[in-house]
Amino acid sequence: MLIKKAEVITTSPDRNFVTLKLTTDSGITGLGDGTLNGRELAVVAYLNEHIVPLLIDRDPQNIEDTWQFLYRSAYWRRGPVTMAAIAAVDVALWDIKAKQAGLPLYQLLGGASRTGLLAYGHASGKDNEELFDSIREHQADGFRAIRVQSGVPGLRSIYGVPAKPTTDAGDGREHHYEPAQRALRPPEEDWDTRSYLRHLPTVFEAVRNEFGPEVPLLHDGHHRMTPIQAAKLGKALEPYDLFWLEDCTPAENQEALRLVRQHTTTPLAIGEIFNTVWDYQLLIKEQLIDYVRSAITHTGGVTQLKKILEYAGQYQIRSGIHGPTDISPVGFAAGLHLGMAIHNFGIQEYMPHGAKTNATFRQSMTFTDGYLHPGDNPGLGVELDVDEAGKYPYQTAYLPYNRLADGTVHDW
Ligand code: CS2
Ligand code: MG
Repeated sequence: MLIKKAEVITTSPDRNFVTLKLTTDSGITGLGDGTLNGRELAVVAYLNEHIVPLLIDRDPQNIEDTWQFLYRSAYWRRGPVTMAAIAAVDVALWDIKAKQAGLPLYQLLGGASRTGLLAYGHASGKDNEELFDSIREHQADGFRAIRVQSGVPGLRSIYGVPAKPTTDAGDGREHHYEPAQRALRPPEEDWDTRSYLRHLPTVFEAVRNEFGPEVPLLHDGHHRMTPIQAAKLGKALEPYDLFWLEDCTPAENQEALRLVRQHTTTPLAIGEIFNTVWDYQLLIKEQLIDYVRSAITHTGGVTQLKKILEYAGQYQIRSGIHGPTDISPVGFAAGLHLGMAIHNFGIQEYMPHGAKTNATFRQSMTFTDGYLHPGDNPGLGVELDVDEAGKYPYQTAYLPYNRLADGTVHDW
């Protein structure tokens, strides 16, 4: 079997997506997600200019060899663009291999280790009243675990809390927000860590009082605190028994988490912006995190994320695969298949895609009573309607960035 065609398809139904479609001489096709939010066209160019020519007439069955070839022959390794491009190829090859075997991908990855994947949904509100409504909506939708993001008095806009709902999921209801905004420049937001640190514990106290001690609650610090501020927040949230506190501090310097760990037992999740196992090495071997947050799309595909999670499993660290709307239905499905097969599954993020996206990418995954399942169709269980995709040309969009009161640029 040989790869005969490799197409890089960009589409923007509810937001921008980059999809690699491989077609073999036996007519089997495979899809891979290369969507890098706010930098999509860099991956498109990397694929079109540097990788697609290398795939034609290549045997799609040698997935590990192709992975190593793309990683090592590039000479310039790692990084978000390279690893998203490699991920797109890797996932498309796994899709082909599973279709060739006539099996859902998770069967090739070792079969089912569970009947379904506990998912968490994104509840948010500019104040507690709005937040409580959002939590109730998500519980009504079947979510058993809830991520809580709240407005902070004095801040105009903040990550995770939509100024206005943006995506229509086709169920007549407006769903949560899409961080990347269609604009020619990144929107500027304001931030103040001290007012956030004062406010957030009061939010979790109110949520626990209202919804009780059982419901698993998660929060995303979105890389905004210094290590000691993260330690302070982790400690202040301990009474509210969080499932995890995510991205509490930028982790380029992995040692920073030692200080956080010294001061709090709140479980820590990190990794959605990581690209290789090396970004995790110290965090895993020193037990400085409890959940690996990578998405398959940003970590070089199924082949590498499987290895990272196997390494993490030796330290009883679990998966918390990244699943916002900027992971396309293709990348999302690949994460579900891996989540079904691994032993050390923790939880799966689930931010439903919009109606146009769901019409463009037909999916066999299900969400039932709080649990996700990839379905049992051969391969990933996702088909891209190329004609539908053609209706929505790429649109420039940027993620916001932050400035402090004195004008200093800050992590968003
Ligand atoms: C977030 C993401 O879902 C999350 O945990 O951190 O929504 C993140 O902001 C986006 O993926 C950025 O593209
Ligand atoms: Mg996050």
